[in-house]
Amino acid sequence: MSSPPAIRAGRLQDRLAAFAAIGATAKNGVNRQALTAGDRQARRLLAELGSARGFAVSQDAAANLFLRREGRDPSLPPLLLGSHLDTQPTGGRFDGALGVLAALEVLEALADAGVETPRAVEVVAWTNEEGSRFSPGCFGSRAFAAGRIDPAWENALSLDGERLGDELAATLAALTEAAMRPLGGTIAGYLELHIEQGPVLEREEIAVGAVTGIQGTRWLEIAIAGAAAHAGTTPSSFRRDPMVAAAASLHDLYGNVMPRDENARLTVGRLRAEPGSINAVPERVIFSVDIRHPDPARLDAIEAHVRRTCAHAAAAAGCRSEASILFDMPPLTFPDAMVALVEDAATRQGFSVRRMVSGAFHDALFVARVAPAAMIFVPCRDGISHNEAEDVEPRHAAAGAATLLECALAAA
Ligand code: HGY
Ligand code: MN
Ligand code: MN
Repeated sequence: MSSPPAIRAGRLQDRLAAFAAIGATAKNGVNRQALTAGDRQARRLLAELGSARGFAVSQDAAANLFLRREGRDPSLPPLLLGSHLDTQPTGGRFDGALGVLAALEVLEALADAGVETPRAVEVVAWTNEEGSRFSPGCFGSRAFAAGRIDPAWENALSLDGERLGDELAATLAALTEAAMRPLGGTIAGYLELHIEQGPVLEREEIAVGAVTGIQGTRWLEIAIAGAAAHAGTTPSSFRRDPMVAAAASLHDLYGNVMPRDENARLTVGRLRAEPGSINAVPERVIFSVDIRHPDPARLDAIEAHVRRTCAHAAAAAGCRSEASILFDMPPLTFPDAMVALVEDAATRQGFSVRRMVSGAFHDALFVARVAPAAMIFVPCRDGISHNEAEDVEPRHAAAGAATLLECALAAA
């Protein structure tokens, strides 16, 4: 080994800029939703960058994309480093991409220094982490952990009427240079670098977060059915207006869930009226409810509150409410040895570090079901994410990548 492997901060910044250009929005954000042409373009660029360094490029049936750098013993299960390339519709330049590109930077640093690791190290870009275009999220990492794709997932429809299975097939076909590999398989461990997507590290001026766990997430869809009617001729007493029930429900939920429990999170991010005509009382109103909590019992209690509130408001408006669960991820705690791996690596690199829970879900949640996993957080400006203004200082991106490299050397 000539000189010890080192991250090249400039190369990482160039890569972040190149990927941010794929799906760039006018407000300096990124709209590169799962399994779109933009996602395929980003996957192709990642494959090209990996091929250029001699890393083997492969993909599995869930379109998870892998770059493999061989180690001394090919029979040993690989160490996996990665995150996701898909973004929110008004996403940022770092959510997901930082973790994938820092993982690539680690592989290149090992190659630059001629380091031979005992086992192979692989970069992975998981398919459809966000779950925004196709619900639910973490499609690729769930399929990897389960070793199968649930057919129900393939029938998910996007708001523009596309079917996930069809977009998946087109995405796989678009990357002809990637060898197909079986779904799942044994890995030695998984490391994911990600922006915190919250304000804590920046506020406390700490460079690295050693993530101890991920809070629980549950996505509900509430459909309230009433009776379509003429907007002009129908007096209130003759209406069975689902929008009245939806408005009463949201007023109650926003007034009683988060204000009464500082660890609770409740978000209605999507609401639509059918048929959606200006001058017709809607027949149905459908809305999403994203609830989060570190305590699974509280998650259940909040779900029960949501169901009860919507059913009561619907009945009061002469309507009917139905609730279905789109996504359900119980809270997870990472193995303490993996959290310590991150803490020790950051400390060896001279970075300040603190333990913390993730408010956002991540692919590591599912990969942790099949291998020891750890997450590394870095600060993002004002804790902003899922917003085009998302921003990360280059020194923080470099510190996160250096910590990832240090962890990989210790874990490989
Ligand atoms: O929604 C989440 O928690 C993740 O950032 N997609
Ligand atoms: Mn993410
Ligand atoms: Mn996200």
